[in-house]
Amino acid sequence: MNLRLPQASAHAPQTDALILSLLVISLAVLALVFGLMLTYVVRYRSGNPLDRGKLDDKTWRIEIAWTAATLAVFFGLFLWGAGLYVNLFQAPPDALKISVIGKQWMWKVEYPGGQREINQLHVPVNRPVQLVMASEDVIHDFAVPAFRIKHDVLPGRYQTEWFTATEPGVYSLFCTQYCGTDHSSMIGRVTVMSGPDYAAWLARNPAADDLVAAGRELFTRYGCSGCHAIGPGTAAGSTVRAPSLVGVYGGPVPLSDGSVVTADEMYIRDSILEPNKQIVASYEPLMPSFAGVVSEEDLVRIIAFVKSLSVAGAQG
Ligand code: HEC
Ligand SMILES: [Cu+2]
Repeated sequence: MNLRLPQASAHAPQTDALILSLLVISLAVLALVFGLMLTYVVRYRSGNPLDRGKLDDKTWRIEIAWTAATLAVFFGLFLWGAGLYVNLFQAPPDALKISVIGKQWMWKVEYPGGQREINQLHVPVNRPVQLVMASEDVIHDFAVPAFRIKHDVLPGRYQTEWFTATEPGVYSLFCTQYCGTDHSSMIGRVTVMSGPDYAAWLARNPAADDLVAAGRELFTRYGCSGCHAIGPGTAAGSTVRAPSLVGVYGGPVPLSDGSVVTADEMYIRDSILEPNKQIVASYEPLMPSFAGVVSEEDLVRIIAFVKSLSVAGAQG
């Protein structure tokens, strides 16, 4: 068994130096305190003929020096640790963003180019990578010990963590928040590759518009296409009058209450999960809610698809 964990990220040696210093300083304090205790216990044991005369001039200097020195040392350690901690939450702006979705009991990874993996993460070496994480059910925690990173992954909101891998290789990843029966199988591998290898790996995987293509398929599978037209005209055979989604994204939408909203990602997300919250003007509230039907992951794809309709609309 390898007791020494590899230091495979830029944060790893920094974190290790901090922990090691904390250990060494704590051991030094422990040795000093217990060393003095033992010395005096032995020296002043009962029966040892020693002068135990009165201590007449008590000095505060040692007390103050000792307390101040400890305070300075441990406060220094605190500042050092706090600096590192804050840095762990500030990804550089050029970081490569990869989406990670945790669910009982697997990690689903999605790359900007639309590539998808389960329990596998591929990253280039020496490049900052930011993980944008969400959970579909309970609290999970994404941890890569070799990178010295871990962060809780919560349902209903995005969490991030970042790292720069420094050594090509394969490392273990774990869910470190007990999340149910198969928590122990919620593990996987992180593969760190050189720049050219990474580019080749990306090229071997599905093309860039994959997210949109998957969204298009889901649009039919969930029955959206039965009501919504995605081309000119209305959806064929539909008995419900529904707005065409071409060109919706980014534009103003007049609502039945007289207000006008801008169709951003959040609006489209709400339209799918809570269709009765905002009704499009001159339409009936006939769209069923897809909350609990469409997963977080599929939502990302459907929204990507609806956004792409907007691009086509602008061009045509
Ligand atoms: C039973 C027919 C029906 C189905 C199925 C349906 N919708 Fe709708 N949808 C409507 C109607 C009617 C409206 C307009 C009234 C409203 O805002 O609720 C609407 C509104 C919308 C809007 C807002 C459009 C705008 O112009 O602002 C979006 C986005 C949307 N639907 C997406 C979807 C998606 C994605 C699906 C599939 C997951 C879907 N709809 C399934 C009938 C439907
Ligand atoms: Cu988990």
